[in-house]
Parts: sequence; C-alpha cells; structure tokens
Amino acid sequence: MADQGAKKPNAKGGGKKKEVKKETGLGLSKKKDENFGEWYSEVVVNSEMIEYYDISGCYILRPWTIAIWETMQAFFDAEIKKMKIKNCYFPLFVSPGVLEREKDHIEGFAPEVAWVTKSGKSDLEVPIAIRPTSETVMYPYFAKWIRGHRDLPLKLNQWCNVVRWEFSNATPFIRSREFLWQEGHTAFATKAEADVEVLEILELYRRIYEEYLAVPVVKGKKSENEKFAGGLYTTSVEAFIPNTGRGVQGATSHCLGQNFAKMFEINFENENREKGMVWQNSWAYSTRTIGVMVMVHGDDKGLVLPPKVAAIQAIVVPVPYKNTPMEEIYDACSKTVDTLTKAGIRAEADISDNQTPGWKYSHWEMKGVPLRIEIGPKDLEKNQVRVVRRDNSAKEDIPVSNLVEQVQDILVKIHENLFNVAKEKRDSSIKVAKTWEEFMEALNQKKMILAPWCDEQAIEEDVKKRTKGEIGAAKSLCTPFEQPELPEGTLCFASGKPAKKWTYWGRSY
Ligand code: 86X
Repeated sequence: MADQGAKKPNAKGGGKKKEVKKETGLGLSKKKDENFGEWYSEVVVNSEMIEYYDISGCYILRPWTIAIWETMQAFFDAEIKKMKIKNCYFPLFVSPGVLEREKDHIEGFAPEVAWVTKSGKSDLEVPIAIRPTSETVMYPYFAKWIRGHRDLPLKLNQWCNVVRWEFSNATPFIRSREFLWQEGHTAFATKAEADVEVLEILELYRRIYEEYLAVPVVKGKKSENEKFAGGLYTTSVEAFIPNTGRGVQGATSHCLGQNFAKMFEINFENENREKGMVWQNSWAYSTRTIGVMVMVHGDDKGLVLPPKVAAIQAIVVPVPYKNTPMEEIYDACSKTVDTLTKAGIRAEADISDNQTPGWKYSHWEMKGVPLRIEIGPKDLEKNQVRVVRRDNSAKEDIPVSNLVEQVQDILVKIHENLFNVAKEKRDSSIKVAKTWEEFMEALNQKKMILAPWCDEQAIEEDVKKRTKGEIGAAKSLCTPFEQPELPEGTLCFASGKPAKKWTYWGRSY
C-alpha cells in the first residue's frame, strides 16, 4: 500500500494557503472541536513549529520546536547526570548480523527497518540497516566492557535520531518515520538496583510532562501484550487526548531482566569469583512529547505554550497612537525587554513597522507565546504596561515598578492553569466500566476507561478483536500504580472471571 500517511494542512504546499484576515493576521481555517486532525496540522505549521517535507512521514523541526526540545533536554540531561548516567554516541548504522542476532525482539519489527543498499550507483556488498533503536548496536560492547563487578553499574544514555519506516497514518511529532529521542541503556549486578532505576527514570518522565509541558499523565505498568517483548516488564507514563478519545504512550522505562544479557553474553564475575549475568534497563522519551503538548493545550487561535518551554515567554508589542512620538513607545518596549531579560524571563519586542498591532497579536497567539505585553501612550502616561494571557485572555495593567515580580507570578499561574484545565478535561474523560456493555458505551463516547481486569493475555486479545473497526481497536493503556480499591468478588469486565487489578483501556495513538 502506498503511503497514505502524512496529512497536509491544505491540499498542496503544506499550509501555504493561509486564511489571511486583514488586520488580524493569519488564522486557522479549522476548529479544534470540529476537525481535530486538520486543526492539528494547521497549528503545527502556522505556529512555525513544523514544515512538511517531500518524504512522507518526515517533518522539518523548526527553531520554535527545537527550543522546546532543548529545554526538556537540558532538564533531563542534568537529572540523569545526577544519577551518574553518562552520555555517549553509537553509530547510526547497524550491520545485518548484529541486527538479527536477537531474532525474537526484531521479528515483529522487521518491516519497519530502513536499509542502505547503495553507495553512489554501486550496490553495497552487505546492506546496512539504520537504527530503529540501539539494543543490538550497544549490547555487544556492553559484553566487551563489563568484566567484573567493578565495571558495574554501566549506565549510558545517548541523544540521537532513530528511523522506523512506518506505513500507517504519520502525524507530526506523534508518529514520524524519523524522530529525536534519548535512549538510556543500563546494566546492574542486581535486579533490585535495576528496579529502583526504572521508577526513578519514570518519575523524570512524569516531571517532563507535568512540570514542563503541563500535561497530566498516569504512571503505570504495561500489560504482557503491550510491554516491550524483549524485556521483563515495561512501565510508562500515559497521556490522553480528549478530542480524539485516544490514549498516547508518553514515554517508557523498561526493566529488561536478563534476556539481553543471555543473548549478548553480558556476564561479570562477582566478589566471590562467581559468574553472574547483568540485569538491564532501557528507557526513552522522544519528540512525541511535543505533539502531546500541542494537542492538549492548543486552541482555535493556535498553539498554547506552557511558559517553562516557550522560547519566548513574553512578547512586547508597541501600540502607537496618533500624536505620541513613536520613539518613546519603542524606548519603553526595549526597556521592558531589558528588565525582564535581566530577571531571567525570555522576552522579546516585536517592533517591525510593517505590521499592525492587531496582526502581531494574532501572530504571537498563533505561536502560543504565554504573555503579551502591550505598551501604548496611556501606559507610558501611567507608568504601566498592559499584560494579556494567552491561556485565558485575561488582561491586567501592571505598574512598571512591579513588572518582574508580577510577570513571574503570572507565568507560574499560567502553568498551573494549563495543567489544571488539562487535568479536569482528562479526568472528565475517564469512565469506570464494570461490564462489557459499560465498556463499549464508554468507548463509543471516546472515553479512557478504567476497568477491573483478570489480567489474562488471551482476554486482552479478545478485547482487541471485539473492538476492531475503522478507527482502530481498543487495548490496555496501563495498569496504574495508584490502584483504587478492588472489592473482593469484583469480576473482569471482559471475561467475567475474578478481577485482579484496575487497568486503563482505550484507543490509542
Ligand atoms: C522497542 C524498546 C526500547 C530503547 C525502548 O522503548 C526504550 C529505548 N529501546 C524499543 N522497539 C524495538 O525494539 C524496535 C526494533 C526494531 Cl528492529 C524496529 F524496527 C522498531 C522497533 N520499535 C520499537
């Protein structure tokens, strides 16, 4: 089947045909609640995060995107360094022998592997794969580098791109053929140490979503069906997109157990000269995080950026008026930017003179800048500025003398409000279902379903079969660590057998 993947915002030319309303600048032609898919494509393009590319499923990440990525990267990188995890870089290319060394893990994924078969016009003697993930690239060297217990733990991370040649519905950030991520790979002498790290990393992922992107997530464990097949168990943070009624796996932290150690012979000698096998973890989050943020917070005016990750937190717009000298207003604008910048707030002035203030307002709203600061003659007179919030449009006049303090305060409030609104929406999308009928009803209402489950793989397969359809089957999202009480005698929603746990279910990305 040909790629029917990448949805483009307009038939041709990825968003070139902007609806330009005079005075108010570029707008969105689709509403979030009416046509979510096209709304999303328009937002990521018109906000200048993404440019569509001439290879299906690949996207250009523009500076507005990379600034967000770099902020999350700086946070995560600093945190893992505190955990004594070291950065490294392994090659992009994988030799076929190494890739296939671990057959079980590769088997289901094989169709997604991209290969280089030529250099110039001549065929390569041996085709070379492009990494879809780096287990098979790294673990032979783990085997080489780990000799004795003094070589443990070995804790590595790399920031890189990976390629998975997917054939189904590419969506910017959420599912693309090439994406950026970090992949952590660690090896320990004991399972206990590995178990601790799995949850420490998962907590960092929760913090990226909740403290940086203002997106609520559920921490939990994946079912046997949904876990990484090569590992022992998989934990994840799960987000939810109310508009589409789909769950989205936000990041994963796996305990690999000793499966890979066996295959790659990653052995060590302990203090007593006995041979042991390492316990391994792997974990990753990707640029998908950014897509989840756009989907959760964006509105009909465009992107809405949480202040922590916004490249520009406050945009200062001069509002000239008939007889007031422009210079005074411009001076006040650059002074405001200086003051905020010195206080560590990312502020810029939009002093271009070929656009009206109204056009600038729409432009920066489209780009999701958390705060707009307007400065006009009245403000000069009163020694104040007018501040307008992107998240709720609230306006406030702030005395220049108190600018930094109040702007900092408002930025914190914007984050809190974004998180709270998102959490309320998410929570009101959760439906408890105790029977199949309740489950199906909630699924048709695009809910995220919390249901008592017998925890049997065959039953999950059954749920998938019974819910198969145009828009995809339902599956388990995760078993939340925070378990509601499960009264004795509670039955599984799908099998009628005794339930063992509460698990989230739904359609997903
Ligand atoms: C699973 C597992 C794991 C390291 C993580 O989730 C964290 C970081 N890796 C990745 N996975 C694959 O193993 C895989 C393998 C091939 Cl060959 C492929 F084409 C696609 C894959 N997708 C996911």
